[in-house]
Amino acid sequence: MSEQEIKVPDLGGADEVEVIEITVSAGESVEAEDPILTVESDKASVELPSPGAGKITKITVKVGDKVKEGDVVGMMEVSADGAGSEDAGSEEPEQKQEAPQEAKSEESKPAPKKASGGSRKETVKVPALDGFDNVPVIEINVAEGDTIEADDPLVTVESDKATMEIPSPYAGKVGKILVSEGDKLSEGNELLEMTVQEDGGDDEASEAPAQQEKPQPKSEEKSQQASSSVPEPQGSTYEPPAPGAKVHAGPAVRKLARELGADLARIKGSGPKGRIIKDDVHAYVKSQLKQAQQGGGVATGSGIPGVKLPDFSQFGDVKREAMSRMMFATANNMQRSWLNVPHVTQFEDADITDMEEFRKAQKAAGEKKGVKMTPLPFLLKACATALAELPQFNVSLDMERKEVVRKSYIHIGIAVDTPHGLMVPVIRDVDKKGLWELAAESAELAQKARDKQLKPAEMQGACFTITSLGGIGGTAFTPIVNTPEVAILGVSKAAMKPIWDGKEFQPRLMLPLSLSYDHRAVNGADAARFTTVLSQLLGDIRSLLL
Ligand code: CAO
Repeated sequence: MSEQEIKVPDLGGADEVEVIEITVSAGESVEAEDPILTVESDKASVELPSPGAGKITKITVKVGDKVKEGDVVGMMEVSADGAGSEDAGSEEPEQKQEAPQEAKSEESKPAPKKASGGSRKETVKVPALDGFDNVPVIEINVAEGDTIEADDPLVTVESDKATMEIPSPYAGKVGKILVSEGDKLSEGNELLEMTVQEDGGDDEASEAPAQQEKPQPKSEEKSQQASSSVPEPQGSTYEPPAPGAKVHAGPAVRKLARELGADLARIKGSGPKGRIIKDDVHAYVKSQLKQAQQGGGVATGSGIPGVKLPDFSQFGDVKREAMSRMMFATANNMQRSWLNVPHVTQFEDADITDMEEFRKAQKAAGEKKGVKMTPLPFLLKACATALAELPQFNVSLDMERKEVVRKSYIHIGIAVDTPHGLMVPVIRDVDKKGLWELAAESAELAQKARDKQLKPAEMQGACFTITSLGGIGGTAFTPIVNTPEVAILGVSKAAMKPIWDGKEFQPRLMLPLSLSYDHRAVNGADAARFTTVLSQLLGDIRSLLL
């Protein structure tokens, strides 16, 4: 045993860094490379590893202290066979893989480095990802040495809603690729290095790009990967991060959270500046387990036995094929909604005889405008009016925080049947738009959905969904609520029916409506009110103007 100082190693260019977590205490035995403490610069969190195996005798710094390369942070007794050596303390600190994720996103734009011969080096970073964070790389579209044009796709990332390509902001030659497939990317992460040709040597060319193109969802031709676009998965496919959350946690804490399957965004940090420490992760996991045991947590459907499959081949020939990503995501969303939401469906028939007469009278006008007026815009308008009248339908439930989220906007999703599966584009501010505008927008979004051209933002933010099978057939159905919305309107095929007017039966065109709702948020009386309002509005469309 010999006593040895534990020194701050080379910090990779950082000058002074702050101690943000001390991972060991005096008397503790450690192995070589075990983290002693975590320091943080304005760019990265780094764990300082133990220079050898042995016993910590003293830690001479505390959380909040500023240290620099060569400073002594503690002492340890190194075992004779330990890996400790005099210069071990100056080894490169272990910068775990996950650290750069956080670090890079906070990094400032690097100054372009000039290379010789009319070219310069650039480091390409991930642009804004339309609200997404931590999206995995599923494909790297370029190789080192490739010559590419500006806007050529560099990598493809995929969230649970969409596949996006990140385009190159420059024309030039691809240098070192800094990410691998499976890496999770957020805005600001470094992607790759490029040698960019200086064209004409004007200053503009040597500036960082004014604005890197936003990543585009992949078109069908470009990708065999089904871009997954399914009923609005907010809240049901992912848990919303805690309000205002930017996660602050060191690499060891991130690793622990990953191992335990804990979402750091949902954990309140008790360290300095709200930093999440290991104890916070343990406490969170413990509380979640306790809640689940007591049945007090958010229902997840866990504990329900899975469906056991027989050997189908004993009954005849079978062929197995992989589910597309979209099918898998849709299946998961449906199951999650079905298991989490106590569903009830309210039925109603709306008399649309007059509405249809009016709609058909618009045919010539529609041809002039190049827009087809179907029943859908009337349904959108009627639902927007009903949502405004009965705002308890325009909410989401946050069961974890025991809060009702009330929305003061009216965005409505429309379920679109496409060859690659169900997609739900969203029409924004339906209450502020006219019938023609809604007809044009719904047709355009439905076409984009069929062409797999919807952008992630075009599938987000719905308060309510309409799923119309009226063009196909059926008398009624029970749609599944598109969580975290609390209601969905199913529309079946209108049919002529004999309706008693008090004196005699009249032939009237009746539209079957099926309103499924989340019975936690909406009570039965309100559901009956909602369908009654809809039926009145559709029965006399003049009232849509009021
Ligand atoms: N009753 C009778 N006819 C109807 C109708 C109804 N409820 N709704 C539409 N129609 C008619 C239209 O008027 C049109 O007829 P004409 O050509 O004679 O005018 C025809 O059916 C086709 O309409 P459409 O489907 O092109 O247009 P739309 O605006 O009604 O619907 C859209 C658009 C995107 C909702 C639809 O194309 C679609 O994809 N529907 C399926 C949605 C789905 O799969 N939902 C299931 C989700 S749950 O698994």
